[in-house]
Amino acid sequence: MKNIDKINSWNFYTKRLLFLFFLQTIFIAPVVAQNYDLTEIISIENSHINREKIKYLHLDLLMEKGGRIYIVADSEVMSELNGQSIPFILETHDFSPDNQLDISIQGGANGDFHSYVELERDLLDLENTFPDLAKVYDIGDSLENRNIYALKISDNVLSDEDEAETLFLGCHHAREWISVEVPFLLGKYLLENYHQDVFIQNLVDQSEIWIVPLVNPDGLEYSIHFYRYWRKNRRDNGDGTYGVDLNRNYGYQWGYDNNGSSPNTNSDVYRGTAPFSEPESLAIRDFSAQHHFSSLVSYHSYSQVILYPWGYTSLPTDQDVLLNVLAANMSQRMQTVNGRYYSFGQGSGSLYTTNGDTTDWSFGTYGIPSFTLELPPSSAQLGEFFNAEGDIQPIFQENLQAALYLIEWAAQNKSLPKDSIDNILRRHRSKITNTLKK
Ligand code: 0X9
Ligand code: CA
Ligand code: ZN
Repeated sequence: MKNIDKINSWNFYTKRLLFLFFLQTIFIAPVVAQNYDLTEIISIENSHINREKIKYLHLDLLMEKGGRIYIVADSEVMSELNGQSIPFILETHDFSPDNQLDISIQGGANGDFHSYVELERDLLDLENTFPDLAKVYDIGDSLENRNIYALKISDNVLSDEDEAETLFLGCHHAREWISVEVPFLLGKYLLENYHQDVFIQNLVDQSEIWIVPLVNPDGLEYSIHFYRYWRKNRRDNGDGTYGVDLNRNYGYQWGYDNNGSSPNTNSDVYRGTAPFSEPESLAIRDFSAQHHFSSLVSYHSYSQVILYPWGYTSLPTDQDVLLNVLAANMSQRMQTVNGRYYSFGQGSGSLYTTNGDTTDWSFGTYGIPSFTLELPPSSAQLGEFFNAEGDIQPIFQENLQAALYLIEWAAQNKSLPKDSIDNILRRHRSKITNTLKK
């Protein structure tokens, strides 16, 4: 009985898939010859049993709405769901590019969020306005030949001084638009407040702050102009599929297992053919090799959490206490701004395992505190990758506190002899204990 159901449902969905493919061939293919048909949006019933079943499937969850869970799925995921006897419905028609183009035309494709060209313009503006403090570097080209920009902020910005260097990265994932805004606004804030605020001036004078707000420019453009939910870069995988997940392409424990990343080209967490096979992650690797970063933050969305290595294993790093204390202090400071709480913890425990991500690589290679900062919202119901334009500033303001804290930590840490790191830790620990006692 069950098997018959399975076969029937499979035929049903295969037919619907073919029908959709047919529609897309007619309406979409002439406009944009892309592989839109390979990823579908499906929904399953939001039941306890389904939630339990899908826990281990590593699905790309979009949102929960009207008693259903929406998922970005390719045929592989659909057969997995069939294998688990989870019925699903195709929902792609509700998210059709036609609808999205309408929305784009009404609201301006990306509203207050930066496109590649808008970001380029605004970065060069900052450099022109603050020539003593800001310099824009082109650290590599994307697959489609866009520039990957790094903004350096420091006193004597043109010379490489022996100062603590902190790196902030944005937008490995195309659809996470807010992750461009937070690092960009951080740079803007530091520059605009340098002459007004002694604390900022001291911080900038002692540091070299590097900001790469847009690691995946090709993906972002694709997300703005064609498919809002695009995640990966725009690699032509040569088999009709596109995209490598840049946050699975870094070279530390790359491809450790098939849970933390996928060997399948059509997967949203496809790791690529080799570590650093993609020019975008390669640019970050080579850029990092030319500097001595003391810490790194990579902005993502959504979940409202601060994650630290390891991602590839549930074992803790040998710096677990330090990473935990730094994350706790960042979270505490962030909460004072708008009352929003960012939870924190080891990556593999808080979300799911990942291998080949940026922070495992930067920590594994350089031993530096490295954080994945998943920006708001905290859950799919609150808007997943869609942040209100009015929320850009509040999200930035709370993240500013975390960023300043980390820049300060790096500067202090640099000016102190190595063994006094234990003293810093002791101080932080007593601070936390004090707060809890209140
Ligand atoms: O999966 C990712 O790359 C990150 N989450 S996202 O929703 N922005 O795609 C998380 C990476 C952090 N590492 C671990 N969770 N292990
Ligand atoms: Ca300097
Ligand atoms: Zn992400």
